[in-house]
Amino acid sequence: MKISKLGAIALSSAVACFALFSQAQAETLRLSHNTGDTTTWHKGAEKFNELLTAATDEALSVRIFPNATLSGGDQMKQAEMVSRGALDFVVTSAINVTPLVPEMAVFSLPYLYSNYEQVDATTGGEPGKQMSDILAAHDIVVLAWGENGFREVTNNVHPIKTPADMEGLKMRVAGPMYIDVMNALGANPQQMQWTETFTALQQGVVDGQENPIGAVIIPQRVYEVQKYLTSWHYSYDPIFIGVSKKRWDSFDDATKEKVREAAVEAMVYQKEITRKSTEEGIAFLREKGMEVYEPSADELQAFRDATQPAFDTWAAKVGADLVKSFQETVAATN
Ligand code: X2X
Repeated sequence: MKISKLGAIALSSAVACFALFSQAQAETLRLSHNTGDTTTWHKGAEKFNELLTAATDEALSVRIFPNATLSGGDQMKQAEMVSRGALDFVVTSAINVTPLVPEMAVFSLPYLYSNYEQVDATTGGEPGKQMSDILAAHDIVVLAWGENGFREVTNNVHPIKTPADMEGLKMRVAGPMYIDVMNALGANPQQMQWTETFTALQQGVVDGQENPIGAVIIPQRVYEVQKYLTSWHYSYDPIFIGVSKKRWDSFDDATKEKVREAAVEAMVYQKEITRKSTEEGIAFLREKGMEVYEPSADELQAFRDATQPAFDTWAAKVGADLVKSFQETVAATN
């Protein structure tokens, strides 16, 4: 009787230990992003999960929540939630972080970049490190930079060839800097969640929007509700995989390395598929019935001149030193 009681205690504590052990062994963390599950953001997040699960022998994995559902549909709120440890991981783009960290607007200053080489020189160089340090001060650890891309304008009213063509267009924008850019162009901007934009375009609540071709316009089928696209490359938007400092600090050094490596590799993949889809994208969009206008260098200069006031306003908000750091790296790259 005594022995079997002891045995039962031993057995039940062994079961409890095992349960605890396996719980510690397999932890599922939450990753939020604010686009649909067909985008290259989502594919990058899936790749991260795949690599992390494999690298940790399934001890760590992430569950991906698209469309900003974990922040109640608010795409700007994700950064703040990661910052206070209410979310583990986030995949989001720079512009969504600007309400919390205004310096993040530096990437998207109108016509800061002319090509991918310049982008890569900044995200892979000193400016990218400076931005990671700024985000770290907000308890967001940047693991790797990926790509939303150069944002192109679409609408349903007419082709956009000159700044004057923007006059009076009702434009959906994602964040505060783009309000100023659209105002500089004489358009009527309106800030709206991305998840509400497709319906707003469909119902004519707004005439147009702006987003990158490969990462968003194609996978989210914007061509079904928009007739005209102009590849004006007016603003670049990076994405990143970030983790809350709270979660990051809970990892030992070996785990940190695995998490970072998985993120870096996932974002290399994400950038690759985004650029490929963007490259093939204009032909695809024409096939789908969109009328695409590709401005000449002179025409681009007219948009650059017209958006200069918004550049200046936001360069001041970002801070002269940070803007200079980006501009110097851009100027040193062709
Ligand atoms: O909301 C947008 O336009 C999107 C998806 O590109 C961003 O998250 C900034």
